[in-house]
Amino acid sequence: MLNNKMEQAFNEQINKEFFSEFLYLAMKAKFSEMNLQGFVNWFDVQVQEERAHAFGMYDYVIERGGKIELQDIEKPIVKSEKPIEIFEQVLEHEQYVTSRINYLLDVAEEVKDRAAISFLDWYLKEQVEEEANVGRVLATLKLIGDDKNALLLFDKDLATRVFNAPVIG
Ligand code: OFO
Repeated sequence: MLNNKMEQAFNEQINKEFFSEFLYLAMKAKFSEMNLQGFVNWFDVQVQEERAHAFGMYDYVIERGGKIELQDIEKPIVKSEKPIEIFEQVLEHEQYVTSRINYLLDVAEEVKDRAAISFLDWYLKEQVEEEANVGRVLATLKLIGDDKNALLLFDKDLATRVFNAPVIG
């Protein structure tokens, strides 16, 4: 059985994972407007990953006999039209999500829920990967600067990203 505080923290995080899906869907649309189809693909994979993260927690709460309380999803705001600034926002968002996963781990430790700690470990590792991934895109965008040809070449690169359904937990 899930402790109440743990259950609430999971429900809040499910909402944040769905918000992440929304945010990346909004960003995907920006890149569609720019006709950068490789970036569109990158965000499409990201959207699917976020949905998998949300469903992973959703299933876990149910498996533990907890209650799902879905909340309103905040409207996503993409703060810029420039690829590099959009990725700065992605990195900032992923760092925020990492801090939230750490908060869930704090709660799990506080209520001595070892099963939840072991489950959340997967999310923590995933966040390390997410931040590294975004950091690499950002570093390349910084190198590219205003070079449109280089941006188009990088766009081709991002078109190769594929979604692999994660095995969570
Ligand atoms: Fe769910 O990892 Fe990104 O937000």
